[in-house]
Amino acid sequence: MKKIDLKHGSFLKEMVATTSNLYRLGWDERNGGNISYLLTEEEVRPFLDVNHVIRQIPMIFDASQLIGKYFIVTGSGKYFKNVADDPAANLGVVRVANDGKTLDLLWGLENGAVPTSELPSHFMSHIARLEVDPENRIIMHNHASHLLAMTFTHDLDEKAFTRTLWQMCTECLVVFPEGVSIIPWLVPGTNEIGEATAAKMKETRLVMWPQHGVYGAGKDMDEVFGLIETAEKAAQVYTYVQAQGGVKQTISDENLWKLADAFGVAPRVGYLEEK
Ligand code: 2HA
Ligand code: ZN
Repeated sequence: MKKIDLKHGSFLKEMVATTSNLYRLGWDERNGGNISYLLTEEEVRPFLDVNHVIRQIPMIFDASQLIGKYFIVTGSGKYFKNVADDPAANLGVVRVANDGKTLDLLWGLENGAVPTSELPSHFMSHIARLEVDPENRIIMHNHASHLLAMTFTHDLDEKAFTRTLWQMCTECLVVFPEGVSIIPWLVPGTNEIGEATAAKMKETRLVMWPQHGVYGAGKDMDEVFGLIETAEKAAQVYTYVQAQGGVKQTISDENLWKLADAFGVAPRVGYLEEK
């Protein structure tokens, strides 16, 4: 059966639009940032012969829980700036092979490119999120500027960090009622940082990497982008507030409870003073 050109695929268009947006926001300088997007075989089949493996790519960790699953991923060392001009050189469609330790390349990653160096953190996070949310499809990492800056100036206590973000914009509690997690500083690209990130992903869709950036998870591109965007906006407001001389008044816990009730969300237990 004749295949449709992948450039018409909605998941490819989403990857191009999102990487371009992220570049313009200044959160993905040079080769900073990476995205992995879980696809169904039905989504891939109109465009690609799933039996035609272009090459196999070894992985440094065991992804047995993802065997047979398809992803579109950003490439290692690739610049988000360049994705729109040449998607096939900068992105790839891969499937986790039956040994759980190899990827079948089905499209893209031209000229010997390989998936993002943060693949351990991405795949371990997908596994963790799927355990708590079977609809989760996207893991996104970027260097959101104000969130990153906050990891230098704010306490890295998860409750304190979350409360500050909740207080900076009324929307935040509604968008991420489970709060934000924080891992220790770790070397990027390693299994160790992948394991630490994934452990936190079981509880929150946002995980801070101090002095580096942020990880987000979601069911679709709008959810994950909106999540990071909302936290980043709160961090930006925090930056202005600090520059203006600090907090004089903020949203009380009583009002945060009213907000949670009005929007039907459950704030992370213990993060607000009891009613
Ligand atoms: O891919 O952002 O964390 C470049 C990075 C590594
Ligand atoms: Zn990074």
